[in-house]
Amino acid sequence: MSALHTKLALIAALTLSLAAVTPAPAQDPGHLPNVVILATGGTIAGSGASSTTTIGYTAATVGVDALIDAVPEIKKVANVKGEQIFQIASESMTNDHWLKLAKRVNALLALPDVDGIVITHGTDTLEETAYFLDLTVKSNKPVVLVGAMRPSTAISADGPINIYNAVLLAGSKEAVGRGVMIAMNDAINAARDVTKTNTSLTDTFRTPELGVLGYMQDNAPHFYRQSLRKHTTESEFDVSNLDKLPDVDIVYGYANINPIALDAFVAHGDKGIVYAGVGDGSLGAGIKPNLIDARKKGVIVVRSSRVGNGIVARNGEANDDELDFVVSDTLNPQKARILLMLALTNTTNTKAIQKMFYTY
Ligand code: DAS
Repeated sequence: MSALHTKLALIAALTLSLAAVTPAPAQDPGHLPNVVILATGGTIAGSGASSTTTIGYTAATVGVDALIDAVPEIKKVANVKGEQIFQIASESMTNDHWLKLAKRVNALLALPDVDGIVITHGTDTLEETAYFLDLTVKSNKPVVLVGAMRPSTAISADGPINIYNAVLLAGSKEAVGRGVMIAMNDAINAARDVTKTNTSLTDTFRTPELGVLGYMQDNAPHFYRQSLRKHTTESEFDVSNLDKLPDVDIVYGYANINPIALDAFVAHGDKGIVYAGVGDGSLGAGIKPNLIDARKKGVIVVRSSRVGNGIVARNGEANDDELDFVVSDTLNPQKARILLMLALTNTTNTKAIQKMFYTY
């Protein structure tokens, strides 16, 4: 290569590298959206013994201010404030945590100077918290949940870029009115349909058949579809005066099932049971009589499926009309439990509850 070509190549390389480090132009803070980050814990706030520790780390150790400070670019796209509402690994999330979180989110979104909320969260129950909020947030302002699959101390931790994208999304006008969303791994998913599909990969959150809502790319959301089900401001559920949710538990279906767990839940006084049936919510001979008995004792029974995709059809694998059971439609068992708990705060009428499963 001639000396001139070498020089030109060097100038080109230097120009590209300068462009890469040139910070985005700082905007007038008065024109940036105001986003509150509520931190609850999880891997995104986790720390490991070394930069190569990606399992066996400790979740929920890094505080919200440190999470924000680790991504200075956030302050160029939004005015952010952080609140440490909990500091737990999300496998320990409870109904009480959900009620406190929903009340805090609604209080913040009622403030005129709050444009959106990001909730940093463990990934294990992130989809459940997201759906609970999808049904209980009383605002059309964006609420975005975000987590990470690698702790903050790991090489190529995914938390920082996930938080950056979540703040961008929560502060964007395009996100208004779309319900609660999850922004991770550059994808935008709906709270109702997203689920964790892999124990360790960074692209674990997927909506297997119905698909993503869109993508985060080049510092902006790009939407391609939206959920057709009701959420947030269209939801009939109000938790503002609730201090407890009804006991609803899930019974997992499998060959040679032992009904003892179901019987114990009923004896405990559960108000509802979600049966994660095999196939299309099928009821094997080992569990069907016990579910019928539970219904006779006033427990609301929802037939769901362990399969993870597809419709659990009413009067398909069981005569729901005759048994007075409810079907979960396409909600997975853990989300069907959430909708059933909220439904039971309003009614025990199975026709009304079935309508809710076709509405949300
Ligand atoms: N234990 C997991 C949790 O807190 C860690 C994570 O993936 O965030 O959900």
